[in-house]
Amino acid sequence: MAVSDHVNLEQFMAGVEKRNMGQTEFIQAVREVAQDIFDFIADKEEYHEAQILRRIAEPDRVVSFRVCWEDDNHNIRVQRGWRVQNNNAIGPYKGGIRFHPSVNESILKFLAFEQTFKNSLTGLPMGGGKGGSNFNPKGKSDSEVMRFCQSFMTELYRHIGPDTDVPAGDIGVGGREIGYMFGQYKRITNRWEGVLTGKAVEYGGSQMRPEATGYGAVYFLQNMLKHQGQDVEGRTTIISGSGNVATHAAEKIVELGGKVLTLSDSGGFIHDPDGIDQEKINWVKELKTERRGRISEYADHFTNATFHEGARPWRVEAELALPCATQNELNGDEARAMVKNGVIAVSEGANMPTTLEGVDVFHDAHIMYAPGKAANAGGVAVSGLEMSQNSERVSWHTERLGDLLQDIMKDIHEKSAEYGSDEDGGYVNYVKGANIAGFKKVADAMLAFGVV
Ligand code: NDP
Ligand code: 2IT
Repeated sequence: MAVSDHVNLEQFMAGVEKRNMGQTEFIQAVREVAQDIFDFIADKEEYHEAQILRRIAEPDRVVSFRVCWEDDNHNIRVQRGWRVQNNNAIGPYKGGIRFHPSVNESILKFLAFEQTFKNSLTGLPMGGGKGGSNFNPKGKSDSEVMRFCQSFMTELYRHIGPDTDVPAGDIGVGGREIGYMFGQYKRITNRWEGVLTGKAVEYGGSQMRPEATGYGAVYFLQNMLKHQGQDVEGRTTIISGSGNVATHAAEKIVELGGKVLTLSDSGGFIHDPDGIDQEKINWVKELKTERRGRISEYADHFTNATFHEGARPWRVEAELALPCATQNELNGDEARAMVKNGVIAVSEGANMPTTLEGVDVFHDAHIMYAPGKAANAGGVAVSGLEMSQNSERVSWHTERLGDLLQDIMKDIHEKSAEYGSDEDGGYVNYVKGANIAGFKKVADAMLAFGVV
């Protein structure tokens, strides 16, 4: 086929929209990647001929199932569960499980698609997948969560395996849920194997895994700043979320001498002008993982802090920003407010937290902007190292894992900067860089397999 016969970006996207009717998050994620890949492959006939992008944007399979469980009042409850196996060209499917009432097929397809590029960027042999359920863990007792996790795994186990598909945590799935699911997998199969990551260290988990996503997002930020001769020390920072990623990102910012002003949850955000130091971060971790309370309680406990109900932290003046809650939590207006307030760099701990309009605002203003698929890859990278340790049947020391995490984030920064730099080497478009670097490895593997 001659190059001029190829569909253009808009024709390609029209097809994606038609085939995935109403799946707005998935369509958004594909567009963000496709606009860069179309430029990159314009003169690369082999990728066109093999329809590589079209194939990556069509999950290998989507498994959907019923999850039935009994609540503490003996009511029978029915939830929906999914596993989206997007692409396993470079390794077994790998990606988290999300439990949240908003979970649907579109959200999991977008996450599995993004995961494919992210996992490729880590340099480790992992394909892309994602799963989850519309189960709402909020307000549920430990035994309800256990029964749900067991029921979820009773179906999921047949679709996963240490060389097939290796799930991990995401929103609403942390150490407690991984424990219940791993226990059920082991019970059903009678096999102890590294089928999940994010396990506790007592039963095959890796040191540094809980910290890895948040720390990694700050390492990426540090690398971007360094690229421009700057650093984190002394800089004010706004962070959204108050879960695993947000609290560990805050911890690393504080360790590097930055000042964290905000955290949030779905109820609103807290602003602490005194700075959220390590002691306060420990209090938030305990609030969220033990007492399972709301971030509003922070403002009752720490005197100078204020709680802003139903609001997001993006209008608080700061130099650095780390969105660490969820997708589309930072829109165009908020991005404009941040630019006006003098933000210099944004590093995404969450997956696709900035809308397409918000991303354009950051690019137009030449703000250093790291998309989630590059900035939050530290989590899945240490998951990959957890798989290696499980296969070797050894446990590596914290120091070694910490060094590896830093090296991997530095490498992802370098790759993204290489493919994302403009002609004169000035502004780096990290979205473009991450998309191309992530795509290339997967695409070349797919070419090697022929038409499959
Ligand atoms: P947690 O469940 O630990 O925390 C999620 C946080 O985000 C909570 O503060 C939660 O508030 C908030 N949140 C969730 N949904 C919404 C919403 N719809 N609106 C506003 N706030 C919301 O999850 P993680 O910290 O693990 O995940 C956070 C983000 O990071 C997600 O985008 C996830 O995909 C991404 N990520 C996670 C990785 C990991 O290793 N865990 C790896 C890479 C990316 P509330 O308690 O009120 O729900
Ligand atoms: O979005 C993500 O990268 C994760 N939730 C972590 C995936 C993993 O397999 O560790």
